[in-house]
Amino acid sequence: MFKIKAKVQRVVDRAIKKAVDKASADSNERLASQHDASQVAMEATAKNAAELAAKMVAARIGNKPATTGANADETYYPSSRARRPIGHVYDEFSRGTNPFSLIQTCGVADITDPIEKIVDLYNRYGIVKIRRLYSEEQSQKLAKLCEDFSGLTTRDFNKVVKGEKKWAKGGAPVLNDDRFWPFAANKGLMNVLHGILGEKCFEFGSAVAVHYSARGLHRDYRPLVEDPKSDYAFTNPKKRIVRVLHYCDAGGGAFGYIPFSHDQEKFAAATKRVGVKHDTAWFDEHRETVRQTRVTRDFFAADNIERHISWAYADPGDVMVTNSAMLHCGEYLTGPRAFFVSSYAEANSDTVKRAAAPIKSGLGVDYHKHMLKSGFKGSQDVLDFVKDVDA
Ligand SMILES: O=C(O)CCC(=O)C(=O)O
Repeated sequence: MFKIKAKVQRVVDRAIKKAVDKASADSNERLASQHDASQVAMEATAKNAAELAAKMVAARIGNKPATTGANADETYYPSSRARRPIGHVYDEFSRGTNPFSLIQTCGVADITDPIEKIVDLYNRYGIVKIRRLYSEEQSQKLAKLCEDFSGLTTRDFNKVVKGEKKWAKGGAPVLNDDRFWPFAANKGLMNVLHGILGEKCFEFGSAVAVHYSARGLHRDYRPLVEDPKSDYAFTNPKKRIVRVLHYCDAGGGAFGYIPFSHDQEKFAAATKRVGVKHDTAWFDEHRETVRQTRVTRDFFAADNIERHISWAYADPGDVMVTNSAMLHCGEYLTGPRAFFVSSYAEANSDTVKRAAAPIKSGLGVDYHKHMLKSGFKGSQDVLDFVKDVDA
């Protein structure tokens, strides 16, 4: 067993060394003809080393399963998942493999910061983490509400992972349970949203998820943000939908995103700076690529996309305020996790009817009355719309 392990280790070490040597030689060659020498060298080394080493290792131990784990009966496949037996390779690949780490891609603020600063960070990056919007007690209360709403407790984690229980109950929590209202209507949050969207904004979509993490990169409200003719299109955004995500379980959560993918022009400028040659469509293939790994067990293509994902970590009480057009995903699910998400937009002909559609009870109407009273003036348009439909 030790001999096999040592042999694999030697193959891997040789592959990495060869790849890094080749990457350095390539980058030296390119350096001579480039203006921004240090930037190019960093990118070339990181990109080429990772891609070459991954290809070489995949070719050696790649598409065939390799039995290198502590238990010789176990079958392992090359992957950057936690199941990868050769942690050494993972560590080597991880270093400097995300070109986006060369630039700032996410705003970080505290709820006590001036609203203008938070709004400016959001406008710049399309994602801003606001620390301490909620106290520990408020966050725990929300976690408990998520448990109540989903019918799942922390102890159900294994059952959900095994597929014995479903990870969430459908339906908008705010339209079904008024205990969620203070979280959607939080005053500090509203001030930030007014700065981003204007006073005529309103909440138009909420969800709870427990022991769930979105595996594939995706955008939210796709019919709006992926329609080139829409004002919300990532290809030429004029308006935006703002999502507020709170990982309220004790462990918090990590939010993965492809920087600037909510705005094609900003994405083009950022990728030029860091030397990424792929367009947003390549990242958008991630869901299909991941689906294929389940059949082929070849993780190279998925790993290659995933090394570009940037991660923003949130503690309970922090919220991630993000643009719904940004490609995003959740972390690998390794333990209990819960989140509440609410979305906000300006009230207009695109958004109001979408928000009104799921209002099926008096509680939904009361929710918008409550939101209106709290200062979300766009809720008036929703109430008017619902009244007209009922008339
Ligand atoms: O799983 C996560 O953390 C991300 C959640 C997400 O993708 C979503 O709410 O659309």
